[in-house]
Amino acid sequence: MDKNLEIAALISRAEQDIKNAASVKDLDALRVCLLGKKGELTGMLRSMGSLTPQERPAFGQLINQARDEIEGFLSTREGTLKEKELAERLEQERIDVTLPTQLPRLGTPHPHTLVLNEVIDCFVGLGFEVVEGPEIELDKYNFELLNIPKNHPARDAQDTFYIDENIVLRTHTSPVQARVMLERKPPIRIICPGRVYRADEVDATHSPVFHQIEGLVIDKDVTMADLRGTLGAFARQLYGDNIKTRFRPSYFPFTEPSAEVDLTCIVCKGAGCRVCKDSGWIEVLGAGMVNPKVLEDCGIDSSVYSGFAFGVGVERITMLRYGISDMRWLYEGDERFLRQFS
Ligand code: 2NM
Repeated sequence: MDKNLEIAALISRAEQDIKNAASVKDLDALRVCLLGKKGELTGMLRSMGSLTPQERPAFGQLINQARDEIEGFLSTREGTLKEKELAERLEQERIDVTLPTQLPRLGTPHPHTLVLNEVIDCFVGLGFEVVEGPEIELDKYNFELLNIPKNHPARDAQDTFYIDENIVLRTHTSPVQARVMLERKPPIRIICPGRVYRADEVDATHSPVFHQIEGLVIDKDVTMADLRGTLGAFARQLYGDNIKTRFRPSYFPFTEPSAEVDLTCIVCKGAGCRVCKDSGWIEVLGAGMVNPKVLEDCGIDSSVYSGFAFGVGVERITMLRYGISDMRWLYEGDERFLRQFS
């Protein structure tokens, strides 16, 4: 066959094959077959030996033109295929941002937090305001203004963490109330939740760091009946409508008269059980009418105003509420314990 025709046929077949190549990979294989060292065009170049010297330059030129032409086809097709393959990959690898994922495990509120919030909600509903104050406190606010004189047993170094002669870790949240009485005029209706400190050994019912909520109401004509009504509402809100309160005479330096307040045993509903030692009652609060001496020392005229105050240990009500028998569970941060309150 005429060499020129052979080249023309190769070009047209190459054009067709290149157009039909389905992928960049196929195209690379075609390039090797057509233009590679052992490819068809190179084969034709080798066959030049059978031509006369006069024919060779024109033939060489033809081969070069054919190579240029085929390379043109290849690069055009390669551009098209690469674009197509990219589009396909983008389509396939598209990320569905709406797919569900493995959620991180969330913590749960501490039982303490749950009870604290409930107590706060109850008193806020009764018109109380939440006030907080310092945990490192002056002797003056923690003791002196609350009618706890220098030689009172409650100040004993065994109970109180002293920082120096005048500074203590507060042993109750009453100093917050002393500060409020000094700063404001009645009517005062506040609750003071917070951390308090006493030099106690750790056991099932004691910890050197624990939590208290104390309440204080001061106004004209505030009586013990108001105290009973308030604590009754609190007990019902926290433990249910059938819960009753019982006041027993007691003594605190900052209240006169003073009372220990019992609630119907929430375990046996008053029938008698191990938790209430068969009495049907459990002691939960301390309370009383604010001692007129405390009112006067805090700048409130005790001939015009009277008030009541109460204090409750948060650990104790949390333990009763959830049937926790050992206080240490509340501080250990054991996830198996904490998870139960979600
Ligand atoms: C209690 C029991 C009885 C109390 C008294 C005061 C203040 F500041 F008004 F004097 N605050 N809290 C009080 C009274 C606290 O805790 C068992």
